[in-house]
Amino acid sequence: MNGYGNGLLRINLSDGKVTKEAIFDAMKRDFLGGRGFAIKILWDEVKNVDPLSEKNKIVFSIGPLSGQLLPSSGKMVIASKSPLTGGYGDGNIGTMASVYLKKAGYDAVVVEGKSGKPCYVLIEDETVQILDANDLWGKNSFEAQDLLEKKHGRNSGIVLIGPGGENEVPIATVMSQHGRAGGRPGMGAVMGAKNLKALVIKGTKNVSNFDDAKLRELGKKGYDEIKGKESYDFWMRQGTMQAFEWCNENACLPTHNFKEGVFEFAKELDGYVLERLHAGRKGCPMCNMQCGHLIKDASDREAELDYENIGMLGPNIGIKSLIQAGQLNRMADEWGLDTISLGSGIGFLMEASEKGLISEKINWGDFDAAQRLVGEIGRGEGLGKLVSRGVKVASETIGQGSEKWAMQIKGLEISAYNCHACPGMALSFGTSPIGASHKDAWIIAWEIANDRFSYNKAKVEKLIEFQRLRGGFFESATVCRLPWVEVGFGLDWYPEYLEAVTGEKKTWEDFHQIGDRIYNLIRAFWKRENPGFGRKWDYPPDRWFDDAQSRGKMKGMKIDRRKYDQMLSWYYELRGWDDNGIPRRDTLERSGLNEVAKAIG
Ligand code: PTT
Ligand code: SF4
Repeated sequence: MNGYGNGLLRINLSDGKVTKEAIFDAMKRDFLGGRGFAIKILWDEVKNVDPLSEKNKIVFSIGPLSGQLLPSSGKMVIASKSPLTGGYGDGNIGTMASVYLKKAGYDAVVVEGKSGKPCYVLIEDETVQILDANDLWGKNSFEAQDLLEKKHGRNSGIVLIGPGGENEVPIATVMSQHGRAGGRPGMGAVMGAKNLKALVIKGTKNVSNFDDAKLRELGKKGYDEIKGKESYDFWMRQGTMQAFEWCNENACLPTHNFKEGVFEFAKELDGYVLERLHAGRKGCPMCNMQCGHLIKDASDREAELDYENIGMLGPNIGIKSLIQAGQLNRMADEWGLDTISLGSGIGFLMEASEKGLISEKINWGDFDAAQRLVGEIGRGEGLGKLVSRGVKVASETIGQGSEKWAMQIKGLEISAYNCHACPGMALSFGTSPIGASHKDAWIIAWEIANDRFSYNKAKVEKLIEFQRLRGGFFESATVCRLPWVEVGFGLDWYPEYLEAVTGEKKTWEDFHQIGDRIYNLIRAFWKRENPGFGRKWDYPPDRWFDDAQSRGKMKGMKIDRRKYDQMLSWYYELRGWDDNGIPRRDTLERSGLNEVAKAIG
């Protein structure tokens, strides 16, 4: 089919074998690309394995729109069985590796086995080499990126890990381009467990699109439309950091380990402070609304800020200065640790200290302690070791009721939105296919604008609509969703782009069917890999149900457990899953997943 590469590149690090395999059109039609390809491969090939063993596999996949000359297309999915959650894990990273993988002629790279010593993989069109990474091992993600660029030139796409991934810390993510990060559920640890420091990708081929001239014309119109949007200017000034002030105003800013939704020092950290400190902007390839805003941290190094990073490494741990939160953000990027899990882990330790559950004294806002903890977590040593496997494991270790405020779902730490007064967003976290991530359904903006306090079925329908678009379409076409979400770029462009790329005319109904198939298969994967998996895995921690917020305009608010339960039942019903949240046989069969139905009985 036009618009795709020639298939899949499989690299076995145990025996050095490299093979090229076709991806048949049926798979492209059923799963589109990106996340769709990843879950299909993992379902077929990764069964009941230890995520950090050589039997696990890691998939780097792109979609038909990735790397094309159209808005914000430089994205790549990185997926594996997660060492943090034990279920399906993925992330979406903006990287030149997406563009060059397309130019090298592949739709996905599957890395399996384990190298006997540190290595990295160099892909140059048809030629694939597994090379020694002894000089890179131990280097932080910035240093290693620089060394690899020096060796292989800047016309290469690089995804790599920092020391956190090398140390197989389950909250380690994959990095690229000095500050892009993807793969929250421990994808960096999976690379580290394979002794794989990096993939370096170079490609020189033209993509065989159905109608290149049309694509160029549509792409240009798309870029122009984005630039002409009313919200474009503000976006270019603040990027995702614009959410900071909004969250505080709406009492959903994670504060002191999600106890509260407002922070009295919010004005020291918001997007306007960023504007004052602004030191440059970066972003993903193919994007004309780049959102990687830079400031200089306390050591005069560049830190690339995003709302999630500052929410979790600022108010969530009581840090009152953007420069300090930026420094922690920079350290996380160097170590290759996920900022959300890191901020949640440090917040968990601060609360445990406050409650006297650990002997160490770490106060809210203690910047020195937070810096020390980043290193300890990255090494998996000292007190940091307790949270380096995530706050779920930490709470199981120290007990004493701490699971009630270990802010995670399915083992993945909750992103930076306090949901005491946002039941729809709580359900979005509860039903996200990778654990508590906001990526699949950021319903919170719609919820606050339209229908904040209700628990009705219409809200659940809206949630599924978001999941189909964000988690289904954008993850499998594999392009950035922010043009649509943040500046209102029209969704109607995407079927047109796909038609110009593949030559096939598709409707949104077709894409939603693909999205539902992907969701059903991911859910089946969780079930197969975790026999006890079911309904109770879809609930947020007790803190949101039992401990009301004590300040701000949402003072006294908490989620009604019985009504959450009802929304969850509607969610299952609408998805065609049983009361335990497992896809019903007829649902799987409707998705063409008959074999899957048999496998999960
Ligand atoms: C994403 C998660 C996010 S979501 C953020 S900020 W966000 C955090 N960023 C981190 C970081 O930075 N450094 C670090 N060490 N850890 C980090 N962890 C957190 O990871 C990101 C953008 C953003 S910024 C968002 S919302 C959108 N996410 C998209 C998505 O998921 N899919 C898609 N099709 N398009 C998206 N566009 C936007 O991309 P994960 P990136 Mg990301 C410094 O990776 O695992 O999905 O977690 O990749 O290139 O950095 O772009 O307010
Ligand atoms: Fe990357 Fe931001 Fe552009 Fe999306 S909007 S492609 S995340 S730079």
